[in-house]
Amino acid sequence: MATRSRNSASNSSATSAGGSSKSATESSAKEIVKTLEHFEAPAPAKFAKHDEVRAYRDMLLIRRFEEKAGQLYGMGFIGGFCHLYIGQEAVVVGMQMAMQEGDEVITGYRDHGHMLATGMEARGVMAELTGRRSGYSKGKGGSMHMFSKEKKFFGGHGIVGAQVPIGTGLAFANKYSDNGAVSITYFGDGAANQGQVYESFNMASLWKLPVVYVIENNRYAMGTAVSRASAETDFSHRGLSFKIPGFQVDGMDVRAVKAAGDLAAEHCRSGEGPIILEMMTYRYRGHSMSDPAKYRSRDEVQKMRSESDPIEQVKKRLVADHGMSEDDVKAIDKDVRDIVADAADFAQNDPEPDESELWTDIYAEDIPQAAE
Ligand SMILES: Cc1ncc(C[n+]2csc(CCOP(=O)(O)OP(=O)(O)O)c2C)c(N)n1
Ligand SMILES: [Mg+2]
Repeated sequence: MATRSRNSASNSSATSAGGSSKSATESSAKEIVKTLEHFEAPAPAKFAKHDEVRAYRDMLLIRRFEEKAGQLYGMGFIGGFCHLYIGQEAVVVGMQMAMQEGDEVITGYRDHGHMLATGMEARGVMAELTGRRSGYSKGKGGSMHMFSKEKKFFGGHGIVGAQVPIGTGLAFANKYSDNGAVSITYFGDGAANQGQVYESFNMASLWKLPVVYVIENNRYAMGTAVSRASAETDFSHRGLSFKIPGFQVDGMDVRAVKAAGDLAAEHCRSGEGPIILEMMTYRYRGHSMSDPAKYRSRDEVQKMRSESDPIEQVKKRLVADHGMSEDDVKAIDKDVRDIVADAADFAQNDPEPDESELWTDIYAEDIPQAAE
């Protein structure tokens, strides 16, 4: 069961009387670690049949969408960078199931799954990938730069780690306006080594901002394995210096993610400040569409797919524990395929943006005309 201390780590004895400053620091550090040790991953959430169906459908939509995006990329309909989320679906879907109306999401460039999970339309996301005018950024942003004010999705950021200070700022705004909303700020194991992440941690903890930092540890940053790039490979401990608690979560089990998300959101909403969830996950495809992924073996990928696939886990439970027949499951599969086929069709036939759009959505109001 989940256990956590309700005592703020910031109440520890950094200023305790007596002793040298060295021993005060040591005792402070020990107390922080002791407090943080009370945070451990809760047991996976208990899912009723409708939860399992929702999780299955939402994860499958992401999987099928990404497979189609990969195909369209191969056919030349999508240009530029394109990072697929296949394998990591349980992370966003489980977190979304733990969120409330008004909560916000921000992430990096591997963002299609996050957008679909927030309820953004498959048509609009796919049309953005193909650079068409009905895309979420009117066809001008592409895979890495999409937003939805309505769904509270704040992008879509191509600069590694750049979303972390912005997500922290969202949390600042929520606290300032006392609206009870939480900012879910996603970033990768590679991004976790960025300096701006720690500046954000410091401010978030100091001001007790309601932000859940979700570190998606998919074991690689481009072609670099975590063990080759990170001095501390347990990312859930990365907040220790800032008194931010955290724990590791089985990011391939949507029920484990949901339980962790519930705990983290409650922590934030009760005014205790930020928390880190390290999601242990895996991407099946290369870093981007142009990565042949030679830095890992086929066996490694195959093992994850066959033993830990997040969608297969739910599918098995739907049949074994919830009395669904293979045909019932296939009916969901068909619905999902239809949504994706429709989105792909739409995204290939929607017109490209008008040339005049080159001059909209930019900062400068008066564009100097080129000299005659
Ligand atoms: C500031 C910056 N440095 C380097 C890059 C190039 N780059 C793009 S993705 C990436 C790896 C990030 O890996 P991780 O945070 O683990 O996320 P993942 O791709 O695994 O989801 C790098 C180095 C960049 N986009 N921005
Ligand atoms: Mg990574």
